[in-house]
Amino acid sequence: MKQVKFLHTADLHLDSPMVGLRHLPKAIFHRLQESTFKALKNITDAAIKHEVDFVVIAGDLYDGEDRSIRAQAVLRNEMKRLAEKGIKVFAIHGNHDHLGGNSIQFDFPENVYFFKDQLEIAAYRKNDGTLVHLYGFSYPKRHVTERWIEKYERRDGADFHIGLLHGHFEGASDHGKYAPFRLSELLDKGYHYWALGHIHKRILLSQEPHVVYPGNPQGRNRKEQGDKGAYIVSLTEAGSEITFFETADVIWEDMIIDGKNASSFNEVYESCLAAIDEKRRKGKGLLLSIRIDQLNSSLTEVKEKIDNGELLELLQDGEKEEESFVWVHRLAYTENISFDRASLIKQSDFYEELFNTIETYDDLNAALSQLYQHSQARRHLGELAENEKEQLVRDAENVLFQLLLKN
Ligand SMILES: [Mn+2]
Repeated sequence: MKQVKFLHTADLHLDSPMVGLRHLPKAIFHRLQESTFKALKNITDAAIKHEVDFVVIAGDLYDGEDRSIRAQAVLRNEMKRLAEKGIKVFAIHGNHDHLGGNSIQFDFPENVYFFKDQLEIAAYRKNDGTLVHLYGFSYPKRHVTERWIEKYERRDGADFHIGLLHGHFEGASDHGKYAPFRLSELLDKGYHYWALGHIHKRILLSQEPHVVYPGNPQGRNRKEQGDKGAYIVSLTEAGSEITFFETADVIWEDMIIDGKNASSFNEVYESCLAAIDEKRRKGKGLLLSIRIDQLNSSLTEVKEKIDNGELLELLQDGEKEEESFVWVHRLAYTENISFDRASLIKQSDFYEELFNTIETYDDLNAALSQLYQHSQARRHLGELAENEKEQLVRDAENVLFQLLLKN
């Protein structure tokens, strides 16, 4: 049976300057600055380990149109490592590393093919004769808003067809985005795989055939959260299989700690420490944002020590020297204000009326209907039991009073 195996990555953003993060400790900032290179090395290692036939890079190899010398030098070195193993590379340039920029151009080894600024078809032939057609183009300039998808066509004669596209997946109403496309337009081409880039989030748009945004291999800020990586793809005549693997050296994460039952500074501190230990991952750095939820509002001292940064400092203690660091870069809390019905009712008729309205509330089904009519949500929701419905109303009451009494 004919088959081909390749690695799909995109949005490496090599030598990304990590804007706005200089306040981090030097060692951690340095680690971040190196992280896009480390991710690239992890990608090359994986390509070699899995003995892929070729690597596909779907745009934004570099972070800026000036393509730093170092980024090009490191990329060339890694490409040479692949060349030594006989692994080819097919790459397109995206909006960040478009062809219109002024940059010193490095020569790359012969195993690497960069698509030009018009739609091209590249051919890859395996030793056993299996033939692959790869389709793609590089951004001639930064702002490419034309519908390039219309230029893609399938040229018959190959066993497998792979599309490379750096572009924006269109929702119902957006426009003016880079090289936009609709899923149906991709599927209509009759390719076996679509290697997408541009969105820095892992998204599987379709499974048959696979249409994939791998996301970027290294998060560059708090918005680019969680595990980051790339895909090993194996295409056979029977279908395709994809496997995700991690590449990021430093991971961004947000977490919420339940502060409802904490009654002292020590308890809050301990639960933060436990959370940090649970998150620690061998060999990787973690940049963690913690929110302590529903902290009892009477814990004045705890709130003070969060507000003035003392608790944060305690949590950061000793971390910047760790290889597997967990650096809490943000610590916040929400309060749980305790309220007493009887005294509130005494205060004003408004509260009495509000409590009565909540007590006699019987419109829960209507309130939840939007959720239950949502096609995705419905699949994961069961029928609510009576006590669950009551709990929902009590929770809603609590949220309402937290907001009312906050000020
Ligand atoms: Mn990008």
